[in-house]
Amino acid sequence: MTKEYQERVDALRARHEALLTRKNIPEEWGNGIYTRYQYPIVTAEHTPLEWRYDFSEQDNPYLMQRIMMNAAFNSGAIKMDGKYLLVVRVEGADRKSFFAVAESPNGIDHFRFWPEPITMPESDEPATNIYDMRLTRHEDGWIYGLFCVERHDDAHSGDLSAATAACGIARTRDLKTWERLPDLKAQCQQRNVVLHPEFVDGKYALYTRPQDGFIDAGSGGGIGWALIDDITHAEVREEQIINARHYHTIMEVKNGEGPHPIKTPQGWLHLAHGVRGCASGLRYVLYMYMTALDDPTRVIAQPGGYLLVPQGEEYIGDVMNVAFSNGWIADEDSTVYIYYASSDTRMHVAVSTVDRLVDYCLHTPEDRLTTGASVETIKRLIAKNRQ
Ligand code: M1P
Repeated sequence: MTKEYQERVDALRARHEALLTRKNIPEEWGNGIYTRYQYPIVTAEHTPLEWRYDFSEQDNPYLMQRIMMNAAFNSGAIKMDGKYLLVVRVEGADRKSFFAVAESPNGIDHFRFWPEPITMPESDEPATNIYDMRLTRHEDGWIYGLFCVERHDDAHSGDLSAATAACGIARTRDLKTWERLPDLKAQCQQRNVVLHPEFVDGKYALYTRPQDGFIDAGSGGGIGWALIDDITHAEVREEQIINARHYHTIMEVKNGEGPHPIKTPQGWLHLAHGVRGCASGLRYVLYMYMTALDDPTRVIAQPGGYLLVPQGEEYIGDVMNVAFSNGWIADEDSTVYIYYASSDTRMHVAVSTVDRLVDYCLHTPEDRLTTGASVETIKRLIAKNRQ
């Protein structure tokens, strides 16, 4: 290798290392519910240089990126052996998403990808694209990854953008070797399917999101719930809607469960996304709700409005105005790391605690669905503050 080429490689590596080891900085003024951080935690630029560059001077004299990465977003999360691990949805310049693990010692910075992406075995019907993994350490001892499997909709062969969404299921012990199980069988298309961590009535339990088409949640109604007899041949036989959508709310158009809920003494804490339409397109925000410990289908708290929306440059990206989460980690000390993606482009973290999130859920006024009711709610607070 020539001296000049070596110097360019060294400069590239130094720049990459500086990004990977950059300390994240908490934002000083927040909303009291969580703390946001100044820098994204994982971006396309965090992917290893070996995935993108051919470092042979002979074969790549211009030191070009031979494979470009477009985005690193919608990540599942889990803590394992003291490390904070994200199963990141990495998207190449060719628009194909794949899964890759990024590891951090503290959950807020120093995220570094494992050397190779995950090779996810195919099910009987190979997929065109896979994305948005929800990780669940289930009480059966396995770690499950449920994700969206996208295929061309051959019923509309003339339309190259026609697609179908199904739920892929795989399990692992170490996030390295994965056993692929058959895709979830359902009456309709499904995205944002999440495995509940415990058996319910001796069965596996899924949060579902029935949808009329690939994009359109339509008559699906909201976040569903289904009990599954056999996870190795999972089939939705009956589905009930447990978190419904409403007119003129943050989830008028669609909603979907985020990561699996966190168990607390007061109930199950849920994180989800809600979607509404506006003149500039769809707006995706995060919201929370709580369900009863003895019945995860019974909503016991539904704070009104959103928990978190894109802020500043988070608005900008491949799909603008999107906050999306499919991963969070509740630590041993009750710190909660909420991992969210902005605008289908990059990953961020917001940090809270179990107590704060429970307090938020139990004491934030509900959305009572009209302007009149909202004004009454505000005036009640003003009156209380005058006492
Ligand atoms: O582009 C925003 C999000 O759109 C989809 O979510 P939903 O099914 O709720 O509309 C998903 O494709 C998700 O990956 C994406 O972030």
